[in-house]
Amino acid sequence: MDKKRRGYWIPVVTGMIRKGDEVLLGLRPEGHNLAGFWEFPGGKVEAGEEPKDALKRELNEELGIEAEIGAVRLTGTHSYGETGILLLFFEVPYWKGEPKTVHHSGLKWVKIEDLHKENLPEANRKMLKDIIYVLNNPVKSP
Ligand code: DGT
Repeated sequence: MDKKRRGYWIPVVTGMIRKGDEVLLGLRPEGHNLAGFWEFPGGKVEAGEEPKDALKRELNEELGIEAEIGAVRLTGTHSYGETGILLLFFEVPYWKGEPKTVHHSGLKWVKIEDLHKENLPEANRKMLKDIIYVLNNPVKSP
């Protein structure tokens, strides 16, 4: 394997924020790649940052909430040609505050059974069965 390819996979952390049988999605804003797609709130892990800390920061910056980050429930990869993302899906068992559209163009609570109808990034769509399974089976402890 070519060592120069190290660093290709960018870690991206996302939160599974549930309310009953619904999950929170955010509309990626204009000016960002994948604008118009509905994502699980989160973003890239910065250099030297712990993934859980990165998600706590992103959820605070993007939604204005103070979240407790639980266990990683799912991982996936997706290649965008020049780079690839390593997606980590975390439980978000508790949070303080009501999510606000600080960063996204919109937020919505979607029934887990209706997720397939949403305009999701291909990175998520291709693992949607696993995402739905995990959403339907929350765990409380890390
Ligand atoms: P920045 O500072 O503009 O690079 O943005 P960050 O750090 O807020 O990160 P972001 O959200 O632009 O990067 C996440 C990448 O992962 C982006 O290429 C979209 C992709 N992605 C695919 N599925 C998801 C998802 O469910 N949630 C998030 N947040 N990103 C996803």
